[in-house]
Amino acid sequence: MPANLTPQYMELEKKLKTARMAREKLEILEEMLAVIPKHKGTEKMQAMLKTKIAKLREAGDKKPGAARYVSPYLIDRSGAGQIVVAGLPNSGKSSLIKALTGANPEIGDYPFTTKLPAPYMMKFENVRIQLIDTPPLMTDFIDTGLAEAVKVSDGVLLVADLASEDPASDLEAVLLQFRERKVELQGIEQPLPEQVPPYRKRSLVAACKSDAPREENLETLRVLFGDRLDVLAVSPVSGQGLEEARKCLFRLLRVVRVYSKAPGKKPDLDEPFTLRRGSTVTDMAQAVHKDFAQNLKYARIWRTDKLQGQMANREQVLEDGDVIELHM
Ligand SMILES: Nc1nc2c(ncn2[C@@H]2O[C@H](COP(=O)(O)OP(=O)(O)OP(=O)(O)O)[C@@H](O)[C@H]2O)c(=O)[nH]1
Ligand SMILES: [Mg+2]
Repeated sequence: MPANLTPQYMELEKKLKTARMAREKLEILEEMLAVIPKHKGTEKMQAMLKTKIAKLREAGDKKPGAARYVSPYLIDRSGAGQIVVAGLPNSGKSSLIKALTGANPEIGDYPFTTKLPAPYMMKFENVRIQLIDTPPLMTDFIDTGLAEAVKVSDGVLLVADLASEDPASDLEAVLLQFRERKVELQGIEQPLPEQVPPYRKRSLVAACKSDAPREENLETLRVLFGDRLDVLAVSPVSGQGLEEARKCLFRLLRVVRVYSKAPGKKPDLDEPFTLRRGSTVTDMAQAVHKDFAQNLKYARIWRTDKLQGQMANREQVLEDGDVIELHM
């Protein structure tokens, strides 16, 4: 099965079979959804997990007297990856999303402007990345839904406010809020350990309002957090850092873009398949169509000037920019 399931996932699957209580099942399923490799080959499994989770939650909510509740944070993923944008009130989350996506989330010069999470699409080169705008968390409070959304996301865009009095203490408090929900945020280049919990997520710290910073705030953030997090100065107002932010978020996702090509035709370079780094020809075949994965006879591969249509075996690991011709 080309889903590349990890031993950790298999372990959870086993645990699920012996779980008896709905609550316990729900927790295991949520953990499975958090750790399942996110690529085309597992999309159906992800959808199945989400359905099971939704059903269990619904059943739990049907207790007499309890109002039915579906978390607004459960947003279907789309594009090459899902990134949750989080931060304190008024830090500039929605402004940054507006600048990165061209969409129009509500923005206000007062706290708690954003009342509900909402998805937006950011384009980076030829891929689309989903950004989830969220209501603010606080230095002493984080919504369970937000923490859960981060657990099943591909990463976090953490917005810090350079115009605030003490963004370093703010950031420390925000990290602590996540930690208390078993979520650890780490730099975009650091490898993710397989063990959960804690749920480790790659995170870019956008030090926002760089056009109107308080003296030394940026430097302090870099000195205090630079060893474990990537801190990037951005400003939706001046435009500083926006292109770099898009680039970092793409890097954070750890995907490669692979193009499918029909024999005798040119590949469509506007429509890459985005696969997890380390994916193989088999994963690509699965992403194109499950029949390809089952009946693949051989594949040919083009890679800049290094490979020019050579035969590739099923286990060949793909690189960003590869062009693949699949033969059944
Ligand atoms: N000077 C300056 N102001 C900014 C910048 N980005 C955002 N702002 C202002 O900061 C205020 C808050 O912006 P929002 O984008 O609504 O902040 P938010 O984090 O989404 O706020 P909540 O939804 O309340 O959590 C608004 O008045 C924005 O105009 C920036 O780069 N520079
Ligand atoms: Mg907002």
